[in-house]
Amino acid sequence: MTPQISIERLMASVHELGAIGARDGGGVCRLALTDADKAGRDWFVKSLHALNCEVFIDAIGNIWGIRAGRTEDAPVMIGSHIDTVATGGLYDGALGVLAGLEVIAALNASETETDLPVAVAAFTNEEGARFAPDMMGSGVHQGALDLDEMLSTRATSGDALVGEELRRIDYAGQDLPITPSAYLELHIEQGPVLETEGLKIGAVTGVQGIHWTEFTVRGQTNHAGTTPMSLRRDAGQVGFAIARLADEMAQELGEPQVATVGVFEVSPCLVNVVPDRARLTVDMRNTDGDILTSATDRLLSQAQQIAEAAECTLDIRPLARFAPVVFDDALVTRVETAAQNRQLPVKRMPSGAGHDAQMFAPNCPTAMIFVPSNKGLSHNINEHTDATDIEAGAQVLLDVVLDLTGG
Ligand code: HGY
Ligand code: MN
Ligand code: MN
Ligand code: MN
Repeated sequence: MTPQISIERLMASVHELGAIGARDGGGVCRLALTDADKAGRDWFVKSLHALNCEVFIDAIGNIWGIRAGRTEDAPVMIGSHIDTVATGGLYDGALGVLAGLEVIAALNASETETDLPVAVAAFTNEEGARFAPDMMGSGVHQGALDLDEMLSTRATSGDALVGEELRRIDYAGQDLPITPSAYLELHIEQGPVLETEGLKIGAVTGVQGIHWTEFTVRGQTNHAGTTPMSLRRDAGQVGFAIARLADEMAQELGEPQVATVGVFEVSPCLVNVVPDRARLTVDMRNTDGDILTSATDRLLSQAQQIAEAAECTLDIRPLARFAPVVFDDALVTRVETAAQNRQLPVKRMPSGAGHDAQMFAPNCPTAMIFVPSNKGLSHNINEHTDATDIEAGAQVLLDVVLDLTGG
């Protein structure tokens, strides 16, 4: 019997997991290592056991289950993440993990044996929203990030430490990381391309470079009415100038360069007090690593000059530095061919978002499958992908897995 994706079963799991961390007013909030994340993890482990997978948890809380194959060779791994940003939707990350569970369910239901084992994984803290950098769990799993350094990482706003939170939610495991024979990730595009061009599948060719930096400016509080502009040490104005500079650089460089000031705090945050402290983050990305690096270098040096001119001090903390990644061309072609064999309009395209897949690309053949995002929305409670598009993406995933595992 040929294994078949059951879209009913898959959509039921989307809504079941989506109910965990559901926000009043819609959307999902399962910030990494919070109780909602723990509840999602517990649900995932239970689902893996129900599918007769052997379950593994490593020292940074990555979870993976393995369905046995005829051989004991390295599995084909399907992975993504179940943590979300605070304004998350039902699909970012979760869809990739759930589609992996659905592939296993389809193999079990049809009693399909595969030569290679099949693994499904959920990686810790892919979003990086609470603890930077993003792709933290997969980065440690694949050797791109140092375990001890990540365990001692403090929340970008607050006092929680990764290692302590992992112990608190009881997901500090002992299992050793594995390098799969191939890594596949199904993910929503999170952008407008597929929908705008009337396409159904993205055969993702790689991930653009990502640089996150935190700037903390310190000046001097003073009276808003009596202090002449020339005598101020206004940390707020320095922060605004750095934010404006990042935006101007992105406009100047043009696409694909993007820049986002996602965090901007001033204190004491009072109407009549010159701020003595500003903290902001700048997320800059580009498919060209050299352009991205020179943009970051320029931003940091000009930020120092702006702070000095205002007699403020500036602390700069790199939060993420990931170079662009290219996926395995042969595996990308398998994705493209599987879509074409199903008459699904498909396009090879880079990813603007970071993904766990980028951590596997240096170590094993890696590729991603995109499905369309309605109105290109993501990191937004109205994130949506139609069930028919989800079914198409999951079927392409199953086809490639069968192709790779000899199922
Ligand atoms: O930031 C990103 O691109 C991903 O959502 N972590
Ligand atoms: Mn994601
Ligand atoms: Mn995301
Ligand atoms: Mn991802």
